[in-house]
Amino acid sequence: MEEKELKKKIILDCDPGMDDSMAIVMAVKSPALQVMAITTVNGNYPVDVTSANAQKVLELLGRTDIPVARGMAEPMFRDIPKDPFTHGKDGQAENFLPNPVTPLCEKHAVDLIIDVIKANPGEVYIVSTAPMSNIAMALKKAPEIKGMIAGIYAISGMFGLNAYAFANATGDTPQSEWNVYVDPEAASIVYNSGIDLVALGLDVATHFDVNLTEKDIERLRLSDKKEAHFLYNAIHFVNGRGFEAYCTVIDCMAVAYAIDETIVETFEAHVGVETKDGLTLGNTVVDYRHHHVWSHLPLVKIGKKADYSKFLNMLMELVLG
Ligand SMILES: [Ca+2]
Repeated sequence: MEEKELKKKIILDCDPGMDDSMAIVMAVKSPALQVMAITTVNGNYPVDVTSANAQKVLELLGRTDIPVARGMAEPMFRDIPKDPFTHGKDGQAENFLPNPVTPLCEKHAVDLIIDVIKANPGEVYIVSTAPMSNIAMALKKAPEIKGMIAGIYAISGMFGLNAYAFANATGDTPQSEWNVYVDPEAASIVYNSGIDLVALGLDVATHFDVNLTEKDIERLRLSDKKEAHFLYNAIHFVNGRGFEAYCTVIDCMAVAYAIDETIVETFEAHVGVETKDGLTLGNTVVDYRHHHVWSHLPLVKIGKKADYSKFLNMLMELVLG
């Protein structure tokens, strides 16, 4: 009981997705975190699939005590866009885990977020690895929770800090990141909410140095842990489609940051989310200017540089441990 008190409480809002699945593995297995709930949303796949996939991972880990609540089936105001990147027929890199037998939480994800935050005011961080539809709806439905959320750690946006941010853009406009692109209005609500937001963009989450070594991959293959084989298979799945291993662990960076904030160096800047259709829909526009900065845009903590070897060590330790 006492040990639990020291753990950082999180809600993981996700859309599994192979990398969300690995983010769940890291969060659930980390002794530093207490996962209060997993909430699912439309994103990489429809919400029925992302919900079942979250349950499948918890069943694989033997942690069905953690509630999974199904959330928003579509973005707040927009149609569901088609993901240009595939996570395979099952949304989990074709690992084809067994269908879940545990029931979903009876509450809607938006209500579960509100209830967990209200029951633990000031203590719960939201780790967001998906479009922000659930979080934005929770803020609309119960604005009083704004001051009760300890912070949000999100895989969100791209900030032009290096070439990876642009070259690995995941949205369906040239410079957008998928989570923001899918529901830009939701992202805008969350960015403008006044809640402490750490946005880990593609600049750090899809950096080339995130790639696992051949030796790491061999350790996954030889492990007796199912979650290690899941990651091993996912790496082969993406490699077979011309993508690199980093694709399998993008969302893990937000969980790693929740576990140890020294993993990513951040800086504060004013950021706006583009919600108008066209070339830049879903872009996270940073005002880097020394003069005439648009200070009315919200201040966000942006991931600048990660300690990639520390990240990979943490990932491997949690997956294999
Ligand atoms: Ca995701």
